[in-house]
Parts: sequence; C-alpha cells; structure tokens
Amino acid sequence: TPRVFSGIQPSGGLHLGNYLGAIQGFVKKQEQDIQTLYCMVDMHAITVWQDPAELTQNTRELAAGFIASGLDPAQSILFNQSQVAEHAQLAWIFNCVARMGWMKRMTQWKDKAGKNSENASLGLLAYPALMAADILIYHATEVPVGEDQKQHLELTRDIAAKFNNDYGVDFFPMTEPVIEGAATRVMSLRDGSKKMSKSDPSDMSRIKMTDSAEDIAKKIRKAKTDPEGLPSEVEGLTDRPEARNLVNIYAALAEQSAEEVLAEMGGKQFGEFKPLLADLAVAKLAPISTEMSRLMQDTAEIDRILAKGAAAASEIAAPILKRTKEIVGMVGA
Ligand code: AQP
Repeated sequence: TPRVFSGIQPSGGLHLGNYLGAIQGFVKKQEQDIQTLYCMVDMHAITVWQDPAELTQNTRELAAGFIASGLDPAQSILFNQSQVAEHAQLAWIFNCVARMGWMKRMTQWKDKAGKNSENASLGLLAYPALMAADILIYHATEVPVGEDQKQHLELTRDIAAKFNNDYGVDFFPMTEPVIEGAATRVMSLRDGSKKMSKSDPSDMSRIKMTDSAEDIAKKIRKAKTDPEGLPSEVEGLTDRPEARNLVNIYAALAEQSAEEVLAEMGGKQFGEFKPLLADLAVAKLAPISTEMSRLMQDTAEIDRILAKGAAAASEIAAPILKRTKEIVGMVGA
C-alpha cells in the first residue's frame, strides 16, 4: 500500500509557494484513502542558523498552518522531526552510504553554500541524506513536493538503490515525487527568474500565509510585469516569466489550468487582472490565516498534537530502523 511523506522547514513563515507547491498537494493526498505523514523538519532548518526562540515559534506556527490548511491530525500523522529520533539514526547510516560527490552536485547546496562553502555547515551538505532518511524510515513511496525538490528525490532513490545493492537486499522502496498542480514552482514577485522563498531579503517578493488582505493586494499590485496584456493562449507567455507566474498562481488558487484562466482572462491588462488575482488570493488565504492565529492562541494544544503525532510516527519507524540495523550488522539491533 502506498504511504505518503513530506516535510516543510520551520525556517520562517509559510509563503504562497509552500502552499501551492506543497500543502495543497498534502491535503489532496489526505483525501485519498492512504496513510499520510507530514513533518515540520526542524533538523533541516538548523542546517543554517536559526534563532532558538524563533525556531520554536516557527515550528508551532507551521503546525498551525498545516492544520488550518485542512490537514486533520486525526487523519494525517503531523509531527516534528527531532521528536522522532529514528530520522537521525537512519540518516547516519545513509551518510555512510551516500557519496560526497553526489552531495556536492546538488543545486540547493551550491545555491545555499555559495562561494564560501568552506564555511557552510556540514549538515547543509548532508541535507539530502537526512531527507532520504525522513522518507525511507517510513518506507514512503509518494512524496508531494514543489519542483525544486525533484533533484533531492532522485538522490533519495540513489541512496535506497545503493543501500539495497551494497547489502544485497531489497529493503528500501523506490519513492516517486508527486509534483502536481498549476504552480509547482512559484516565482518571486520581484524577479521571475528566482523562486519565491522564505529567505529572500525582500518581503515584497513573497506572499506570506499570514499577510493581511491589504498587504496581499499591495504585493500583487506592485508585482513586476511587462507592459503587454494577457494573451489568450499559454504560448503567449513564452519568455514572459513574470506574466506566466501570475497566471499560474491564479490557476492554482482557482484550481484551474493556465489554459482555462487565459481563455477567460485573455486580452485583459494587468491593471485589471491584478485586482482579480488579489481578491482570489485573499479569499483563499484569509480563512487559513484567521484559523492559524486562533490555533496559535493555544500552543499547549499544538504541542500535544505534535507529541501524539511523534508517537504514531515512531511506531512505524522503529521496526524499519531495527531491520536496517540488522542488515548493517549492528549488534543489539
Ligand atoms: N516557490 C515555490 N514554489 C513551489 N513550491 C515551493 N516550495 C518551496 N518553495 C516553493 C515547496 O515547499 C516545500 C517546503 O519547502 P522547504 O521547507 O524546503 O522550504 P522552502 O520554502 O523551499 O525554503 P525556501 O523558501 O527556499 O527557504 P529558504 O530560502 O530557507 O531555502 C517543498 O515541497 C518545496 O518544494
């Protein structure tokens, strides 16, 4: 039976890219009758410096964001990564299976370590091995993510295959990325060549889940565009990354395809389209953000949900870790 796992880093406030690229897909998977596990990956977050108080706050807020978006703790296992020790234990074994060269080829490593890679944390380099452990400790087969995670998921398959081959077993399954929807790669509102991200220094580049209606409208109004209006077919978006981005965002929020949006909106100028997009974004995000602030008033309840989730996750992970250790030949497994 398929099992679904995915995670998001509590490294800052959730943004529209996380919502459209990942969380909407998490909720879709929950609606199918399969086991779903969704994780706040705090151990991934600390691969770059996180202020401790902010990490705590961001982890709880992320849990609130999951629940407010429609993830039901009675249906999905919602938990915090560091609360399930099996992740780190399997990650160590995978650190010894994966090769340095594989890690150094990852575009996320190159982007985040930058020119000063000697000074990046060792954890940042090993990030994809921990991610492989997150997934494979549950023998998860489906991973809903945004497009930027495709390369890491290929590496997860490489690690599973090398482990199976090195130890002569058929133990870890091959996982499939689930990259679906009209906005699998939401771009910055200021620069159509960069993805929308938590760490972009410009707050105008992203729409946060907790932004007010006024802020959402302002950010969309000021979003970079070209002087032409909207085409009536998607071919007309070629070489127009900013226009394409806004159309894709509209499509994903409306749960339509870009073709359907353009069939309706083609010919409109951005002066007319942007307010429609802003209204749609507010209609979709405002109830989520209201529910998030309500949930954040009772952080003890959030912590209880996460503790319960961690216990349920650990029940699945423990026998898989035990078997892995036996395969490796560790005494006392
Ligand atoms: N721009 C995006 N479009 C579509 N999907 C996206 N995701 C992230 N950005 C976009 C998806 O969200 C999930 C969680 O991602 P993450 O926790 O790795 O963090 P992040 O949001 O990707 O981190 P940022 O925003 O890029 O922050 P920094 O700047 O700290 O690295 C994943 O499924 C991802 O694909």
